[in-house]
Amino acid sequence: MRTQFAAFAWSVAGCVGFVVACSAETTTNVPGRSGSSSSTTGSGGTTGTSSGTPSSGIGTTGSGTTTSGATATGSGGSVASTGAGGTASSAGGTFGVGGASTTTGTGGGMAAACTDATAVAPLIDDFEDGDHATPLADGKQGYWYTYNDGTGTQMPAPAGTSGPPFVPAGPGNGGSAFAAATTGSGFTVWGAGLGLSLNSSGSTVCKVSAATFGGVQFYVRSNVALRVKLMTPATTPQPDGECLDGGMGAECGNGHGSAVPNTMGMWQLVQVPFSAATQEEGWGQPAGATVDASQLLSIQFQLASADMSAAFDFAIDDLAFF
Ligand SMILES: [Ca+2]
Ligand SMILES: [Ca+2]
Repeated sequence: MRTQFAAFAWSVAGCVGFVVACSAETTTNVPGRSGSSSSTTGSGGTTGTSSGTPSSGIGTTGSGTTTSGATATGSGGSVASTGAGGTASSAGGTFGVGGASTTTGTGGGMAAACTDATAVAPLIDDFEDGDHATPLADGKQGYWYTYNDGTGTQMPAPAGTSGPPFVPAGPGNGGSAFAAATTGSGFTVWGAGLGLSLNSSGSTVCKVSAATFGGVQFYVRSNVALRVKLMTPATTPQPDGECLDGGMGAECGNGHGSAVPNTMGMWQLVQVPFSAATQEEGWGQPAGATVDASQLLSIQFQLASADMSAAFDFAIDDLAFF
């Protein structure tokens, strides 16, 4: 049964909002990002509260000071989410400029909307900063996460409601220090994967246009076959996307993409031209012959159907538009 659902995460912590068949979105409490290297002590804001509706978190932005004397805004922390159905939202503050911003862990975060962006720089992430966020560029920032169908084991585990954000691991491609890596086994419904939102803030996910580029490329090291999916509103469930699950044969989540080969544990470059990114046949809502590269929401690397239940060990590095 192809109830594979678009694993879509929209949060700082990599909230995995697609649990099996989209029927149970996970409420996520999003840890804030810490500021970069600390030289002075800043203080976090207050812990926010969520009334149970998305983006209703109320918190204050943490603050810190820099060694250069300029005031820097620290990154906020998580918004506590209580109540059924509540979705934590945390945008956090912005990093300080001109000095080391400092925050302490649990400042509150205001929900803040992202805005649609246009990709200018080719590089999406090489992981060398060692964190789960993609670099700030082109006015956008995204976040990495793991996701699965809930039946097996995966490391790092999806952040869920309280877990830590995804952390890159080493070594990476070409002698680099870090890549996004995940291992696991025992999945029986549709498997597991690794993905990133391209442009999100708190629980808000916005689009990125990469229409001026020809496609997506990355290095992959894997012991199983994978599939890369370029998710757009047409294939992403509401509220982040526009897809409404239509049941058997009309599911959301069949993102345009391409098969990724088992590289037998070696790093290998894969290029996916947008013109060659197509949906899988036999399931899911049709969403156009090829991907609409002007409306990208996320990119996902998922176990191929044939290897859904395999013991897997794969990593992605140097993800970029080309
Ligand atoms: Ca990063
Ligand atoms: Ca790397």
